[in-house]
Formats: sequence, C-alpha cells, structure tokens
Amino acid sequence: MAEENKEHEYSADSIQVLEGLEAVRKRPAMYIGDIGEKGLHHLVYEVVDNSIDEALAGYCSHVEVTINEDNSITVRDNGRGIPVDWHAKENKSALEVVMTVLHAGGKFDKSSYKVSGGLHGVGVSCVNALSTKCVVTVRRDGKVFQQTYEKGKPVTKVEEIGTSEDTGTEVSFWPDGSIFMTTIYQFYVLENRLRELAYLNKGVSLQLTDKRALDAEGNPKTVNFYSQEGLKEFATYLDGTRSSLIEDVIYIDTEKNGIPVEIALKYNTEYSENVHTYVNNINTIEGGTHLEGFRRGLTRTLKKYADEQGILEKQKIEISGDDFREGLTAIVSVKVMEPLFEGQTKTKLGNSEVSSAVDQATSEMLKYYLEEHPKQAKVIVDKVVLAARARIAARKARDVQRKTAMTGGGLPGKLADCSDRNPEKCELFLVEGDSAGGSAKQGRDRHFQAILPLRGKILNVEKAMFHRIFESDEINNIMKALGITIGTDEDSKAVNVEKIRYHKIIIMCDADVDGSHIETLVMTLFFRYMKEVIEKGYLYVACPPLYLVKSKSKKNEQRYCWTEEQRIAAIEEYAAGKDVDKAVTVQRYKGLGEMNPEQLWETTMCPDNRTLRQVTIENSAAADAAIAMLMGDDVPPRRQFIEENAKFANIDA
Ligand code: 0RA
Repeated sequence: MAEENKEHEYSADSIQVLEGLEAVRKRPAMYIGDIGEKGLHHLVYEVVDNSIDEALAGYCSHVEVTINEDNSITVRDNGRGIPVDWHAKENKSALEVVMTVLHAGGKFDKSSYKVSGGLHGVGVSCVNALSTKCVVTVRRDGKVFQQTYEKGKPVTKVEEIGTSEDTGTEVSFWPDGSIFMTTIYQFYVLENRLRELAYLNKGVSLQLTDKRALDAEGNPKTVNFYSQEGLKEFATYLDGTRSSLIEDVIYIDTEKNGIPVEIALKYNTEYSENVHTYVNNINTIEGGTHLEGFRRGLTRTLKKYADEQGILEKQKIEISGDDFREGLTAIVSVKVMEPLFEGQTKTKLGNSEVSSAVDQATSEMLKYYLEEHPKQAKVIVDKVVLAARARIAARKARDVQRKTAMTGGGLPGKLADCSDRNPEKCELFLVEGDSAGGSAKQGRDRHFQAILPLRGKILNVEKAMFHRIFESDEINNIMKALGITIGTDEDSKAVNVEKIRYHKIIIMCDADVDGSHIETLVMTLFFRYMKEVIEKGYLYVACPPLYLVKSKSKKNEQRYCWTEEQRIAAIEEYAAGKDVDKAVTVQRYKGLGEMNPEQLWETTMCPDNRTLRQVTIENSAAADAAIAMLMGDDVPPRRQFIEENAKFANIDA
C-alpha cells in the first residue's frame, strides 16, 4: 500500500491513503468537505464523476441518477463496467479493490483527464464507506456481477447473477444517517449539477428521476439533460431571462499547448459580469490562471479592435478591463492533467501554463468573430464605452461620498455600533425598518452586536448601472458600516474586504412578502458587488420565529415555533386532549415589530438560541441564473418559479 501511495503522489494534502475506509468514517468531513447537505450530495457527484470519466475516455454516453423512495441513490451508466477480474496483489477482485480501497479507481488509467481526481476526488470507495449499505452491479463480458457492502465492508462475494449483452456499472447506496446531519436529497441541487455536467460534456446524456415525487398518473418526476453544442448552449441557458445585446454566442472549442479549452461568451444589456470557470468539470469559484488568461485575452483583443477602428480616440475615453466585462456572460472550461487547486476553498486553479493557453484561445475566438461580424462588433464596443462612462460617473459619485464621509467621521449616523473592535467577534444586523431597528438596538448585546436599520426597499442593483449604487444612501450606509470599498483602485469594480469590520453580517427582516423581498435585494447587492463577503462565509439571514404558542392553564408555559410542525406539536402538548381554543393561544408573528426587545434577543439575536442561515454559493452558474430570473425584467419565468415554490415559503401575503 505504501508503495502505491508514492506512485500516485496525490497533491491533496488532506488525504491519507494508508488507512482503510475506517478513517473515512472517523473523519468524513476531511474526505467529502462536510457532513451536511453539501457532503450528502457530494456522494452522488463522486459516483457520477466516475461515469463521466468513462464518457471522457470514450466508453460511456448515458448516465441515470435515481433518488429512490427511501432517499437512497442509484447511479447507472453504460460504460465499460468496473473490472471484476482477480487482482493478484490485493488478493481480491478488482471490483472489491475499487470499492474498498481509497483512490483505487484512479490507478488503472493515468493517461486521461480524470474528473474524479478533482476537488475532493476521493473515489467511490468513500461513498461506500459512508453508506449503511451499497450494492454494485456490473455488466461486463456478457455477464452480470454483483457485490453488496455495509459501511464499506463486503458482506457478499462478487457473485455472478445473470447474463447481459450490455456493459455498464450500477451503484446503489444508502447514506449513513449516523454520519450525515441530513439524509434527505434535494432534487434541485442534483438537477443543477446534472444540467451543468450535460453542458460541460457535450454528447453525454444525463437523466434524473425522483421516485419520491409521483405525478397524477403515478410516474416519477424525471428530467433529461443533453447538450449537442456544449458551452454554446450553456451561455444561452444562463442568459435565458436577460435581454441580449447581440444574439450570437461567441464560441471556441480547441486545444492550446496540449490543454483542451472550451469557451463561450454572450453579451446582454445588463451590468454585471458573470464569468464561470471550470477545471475538469469542477466549478472553480475562486478563479485562477484560466480566468486570468481569459480576462487578459478578452481585454487585449477587444481593445486592439476598438483602437484599430479609431473608436476610442474619437470618444476620448480611457477604457479599463472591467468595462469589457459589463453585461458579459461567459463560461471557460479547461481540462488539466494535474490540476493544482489553491485558495481558501481549493477552487482556485494554480497551474501557470493554463493562463496562456486560455489567453490564446480567447483571442483567436474573438479576433475571428470581430472580423467576421463588424456590425455586432460595433454594438459591443459601444456598450464598452457606455460602461466606461458609467464607471467614471461612479468615481465622481464615490468622491462625493468620500468627502461627506470625512466630515461625518466615516460611519453612518444610523449605525448603532458595538464596542468591540475585533471583526472576528463582531456582528452587524441589517434590520428592516426603523422600528424593528429600535427594538434590536435595545435588545442586543452592545459589546459585539451592531445595528443598522434599513429604510424600505433598497436599490435593485440587478437593474441599475454601476454609478447608481453610489447614489443610494442605503447602499452607501451598508458599505460604510462594513468598512468595504468598491472600486479601490479608482478604475475597477474590485471590492476590498480586507478591512471588513464584522465577520457576521446578518440580514434581519419581517417574515412577510416585503421582508423576503428586502432580504433578496440585500443578497443581490452582496452577490453582484461583494461576492467575496459571501465566499468568506460572512453573510447570514436571521430566522425570527413564526409563532408563539402559550398554555392558558400554566402561566409560564410558552414556546416559540419556527415551523408548522413545531406549532402543531406545541399545541398538541399544551392542549393534551382538551379543546384547543380554550387550552392555548397562538400568536402569529408577521413582523419583527410585534416582538419586544427581550423577545427579539431571546429568539433571534442571542447566539445561544438563535438559528442563522448562512448564505453560500454552491453552484455559481445556477446562482447567477436564479438571481437574473428573480431580480430581472423577464416576468413569466419569475411567476412560474413563484408558483412552483410558494408551497416551500413560510410567508403570508
Ligand atoms: C476502474 C477501472 C475502469 C473503470 C472503472 C473503475 C469504472 C468505475 C465506475 C464507477 C461508476 N461507473 C464506473 N465505470 C467505470 C477501467 C475499466 C477497463 O479498463 O475496462
């Protein structure tokens, strides 16, 4: 075993191959990231990644994922099937080696781009280790083989159970409830990932079936994903609810210096930059060398074109890199043999050779497009000039803000700051309305909790040009309170979070439609202009209770409830068979203002009792498309979304 470990030289320092699967069960988070919802879904990706590897190697065209009635998962592909022949060194079948030895999946074939060696890339054996039961069925060499495991240990031999003309692998697993915080799968999470995989791997069809959800005819919910044109279609999908600046998707699928590079880009009439990058199908949220190469190639090529056309000279305007990316939706996907993942969440590509490969591909793609499409080229350059003007206007607006900030001591007047100055300990509550803000000020622990009341709906930045955000009092107050600046080097939109004054920023709104709207507006502001704050894990949403159930007979018996289930349970307990209307009173909290300062502290602000929902970005492309749909101008998709999801929301109109 030790020798094999050396051979592979896995760069992920957190992974130790020497121990058996017992180590995975002892420290699961080390292998799959976490034991929450994210880790649970990761189990599915781990198996699907192996199927995608078969597809990339040219042996597999179809992958089916099924969420079974009991929240177990079945992944089936039509690849070669895991080998079942005898593995002399390990003295067991190859199938058993793949399923019970960490990383064994990779050692058969080192010459291809392995998706499954990626982010956590720990192999199907990890999935096996973290499941109470796992059944693998292999179709290969005209036969059907099967082996069953429990908590990673084989409980049967590899049995021949039939004959088949087909080939492929089918893995069913039951995630271990004693390890995971939840074992309930979310359809939309798997749906987003499989859709993404279909676009990233053109020609491979993926199917997702949910046997927990039957339609009127008793058929399970099923969606199919297949993309003939890959990222070209991905760009169109991502901009589906935005209005296009030019209809074309600019696209290249090539290889530079031995590195496969696929790029698609599209311009829309809006203001944000949405560049999604992938390495071996992994979403590199923190960017890296491929993103740098893309930006450099884009800026240089567009600038050169505009210069040659004499456009910039005529306009007398200095263009910066950001101007070329306003209203840009782009996807960059590269395949790298030995990827180096860096950064806080190990989603930043470090391989320096990738930068010039992507730069070259970007520049080749754009040069060709601009030469062939002069009309569209002019529309793009005009948009860039407009962006530059907005940026210059923003600089002026920002300067005005800075001057007033200097006279006013720097912090907004409405901020009730905390006394501690250590950002790691400090919290800022962004509270809907002055009256709830007042209660929060009285109820808080002033040592580490600061309050900033927000008046009404803040600006929807999704629909506003850059400079408008500096003209908005509410947004300026938020940024001043946080100690964050946007556009630090005067000519970009780069955000400087180094001096952030609080490591918890908590959005606290009423549990009604307006409150949810304000919550979404604030999240949109952070997502579009201060994404780093979310990436660092600083943004949260408070969860005020929805009900207070009181016993009428016992004076001090009362319980706050956050869900329908809790409300029903509390009523049943207090009524204990008696008439509900005589026995209990139920107060429905619609607004924070209905709670007095003590109640607000006790239920929503006190770190010992409260529940906070952390805002995270699991899938950058899906988050981008969702925000564009929720906050943009295209109404029908939003109406459909609201209708489909209204049943999940706990809000009264
Ligand atoms: C080891 C070696 C080979 C394929 C696989 C594992 C494999 C694993 C999984 C997991 C899900 N689907 C899978 N498909 C294949 C190479 C097989 C060969 O050389 O014939």
